Amino acid sequence: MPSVSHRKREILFKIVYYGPGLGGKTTNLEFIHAHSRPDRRGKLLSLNTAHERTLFFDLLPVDLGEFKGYEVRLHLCTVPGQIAYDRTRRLILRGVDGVVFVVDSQPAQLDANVESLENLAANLRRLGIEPNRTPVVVQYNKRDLDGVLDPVTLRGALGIPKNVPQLEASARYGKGVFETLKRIVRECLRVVGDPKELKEGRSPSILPGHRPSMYPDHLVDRHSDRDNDHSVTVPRAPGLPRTGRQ
Ligand SMILES: Nc1nc2c(ncn2[C@@H]2O[C@H](COP(=O)(O)OP(=O)(O)OP(=O)(O)O)[C@@H](O)[C@H]2O)c(=O)[nH]1
Ligand SMILES: [Mg+2]
Repeated sequence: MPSVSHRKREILFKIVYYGPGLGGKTTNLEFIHAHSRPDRRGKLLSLNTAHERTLFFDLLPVDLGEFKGYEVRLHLCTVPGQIAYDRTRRLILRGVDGVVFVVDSQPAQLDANVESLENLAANLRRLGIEPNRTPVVVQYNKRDLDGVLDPVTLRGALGIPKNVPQLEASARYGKGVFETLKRIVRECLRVVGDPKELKEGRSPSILPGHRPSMYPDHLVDRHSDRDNDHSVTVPRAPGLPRTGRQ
């Protein structure tokens, strides 16, 4: 749900990096933090265990610049990927505008990716959010490692439809990190259209039309999928405001 203040001429998006434990969510945020202009970023706030696993969340505020006369601000958050922290994940997902699903491309992590994707759908549903109408970008991470599964195999195994934006990344080396961020912001802005038309305060981030489901059938609203009109034309994504990247 973008939060809009017409007085301040400001739109705030909450973007959540989701995915299996050790997939690279925190690494994405660390790279964005390290390569954003200090005057356009807030503090990277992390609550980690001694072993640097995310215990609660990471939060990074970023100012992007102007979009149609409104300042675009982001709250980038990650969830703890470890299975045990499901309640925390749900808490962090509340009011989400866009999801970056970080896939660990290593073959041994395939089941963990599938499980996390199912967990994302289930948690969105529990919060009353329709997963297939929530802006999402899939990032195939750890491309630098030997023996990783190729993106086509991953896409097939995870059941990601072609029209969901998908990018390759090596977050540890910063490859694909800003590209992923730009893409999810673009997806979020599609929902906005003209910021002047948005109501003051929070409003839900719901994509126009439906896309083919990227989640298991029993976890999404099949009835609304049946009504799916694939001929719906989604308005062209507006130009992206400049990022804070130096
Ligand atoms: N080789 C390689 N390692 C990566 C990459 N991205 C992350 N890593 C490493 O993977 C490990 C886990 O990364 P994190 O960013 O902490 O993973 P996370 O998804 O936040 O994990 P949780 O907080 O436990 O959910 C770290 O040692 C990272 O350096 C990558 O693209 N390539
Ligand atoms: Mg983490």
